[in-house]
Amino acid sequence: MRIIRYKKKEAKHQLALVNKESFVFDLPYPDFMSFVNEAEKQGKTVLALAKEFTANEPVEKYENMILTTPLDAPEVWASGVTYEKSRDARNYEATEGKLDATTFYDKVYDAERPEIFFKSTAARTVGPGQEVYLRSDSNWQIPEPELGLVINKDGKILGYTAGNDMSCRDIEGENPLYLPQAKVWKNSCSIGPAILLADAVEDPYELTITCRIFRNNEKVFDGMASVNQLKRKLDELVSYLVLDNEIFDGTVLLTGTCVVPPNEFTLNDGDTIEIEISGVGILINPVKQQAKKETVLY
Ligand code: DO4
Ligand code: MG
Repeated sequence: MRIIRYKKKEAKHQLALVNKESFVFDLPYPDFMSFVNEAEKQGKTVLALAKEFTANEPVEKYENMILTTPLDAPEVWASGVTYEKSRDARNYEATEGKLDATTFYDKVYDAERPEIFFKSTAARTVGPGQEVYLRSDSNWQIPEPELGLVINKDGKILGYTAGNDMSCRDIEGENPLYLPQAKVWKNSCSIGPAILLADAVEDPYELTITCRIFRNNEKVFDGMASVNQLKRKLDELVSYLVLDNEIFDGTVLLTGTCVVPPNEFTLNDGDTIEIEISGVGILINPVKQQAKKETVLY
């Protein structure tokens, strides 16, 4: 069972659920967290409350909806170097390809404390169909397809979504202290298209993540991995995020990338990125290059 928001003429968006057969049922709550809170108030699981609405008349089929972000995540955080593939890619960009060097990426991959960084706010985060931007001062940019955990203020995992942690490999490779600039800019994060309810997932480590990139109607990249390749446990990542921190209901924690395009690949203006997570759906975003600018002294 998945939760979406779709565009509706008379309202900004409508919260709805999608059943296994792809039928969409409207939910009478303004947003995902209100729905979760209502289930708690009624002493039911979110899934049990969701099921009650499938007795209603469906409004549409999922394929026909124009979707928005499934929620306004107040903050998006991200985990790094949680898959071998990510560690190897970072080592490549940090050492100009000297793969025998041992770096801080090797250290963090094996360390007890995971890498967790601040990725985005609701205003910087886009949803299905919206443009993700390319920075004007980077020549090596890639999407990072990641499993996103939707959590409440206590760190409880409420659901799963797909996320794109857009990244500048040249900026991060130049100096790891540039990480916030390599990761955070306008439209550098995308989430959606749906929230797969945690109650409806038996084993999240069985979820698969696929990324496809299209250029001039041709597929130029296609890669796939499984969450069971994750070095850490999902709960472990959440516990480090919430430790001595203030987290807000509906925060999204991205869990790291495990699909990386070849080292010579960079995104171009006009590309289309598809990120598919089994059970969640396909998050599709066109890519838009930001015009070159001079740095301005204020
Ligand atoms: O260490 C930098 C970021 C790594 C990251 O974003 C990832 O592994 O997904
Ligand atoms: Mg990432």
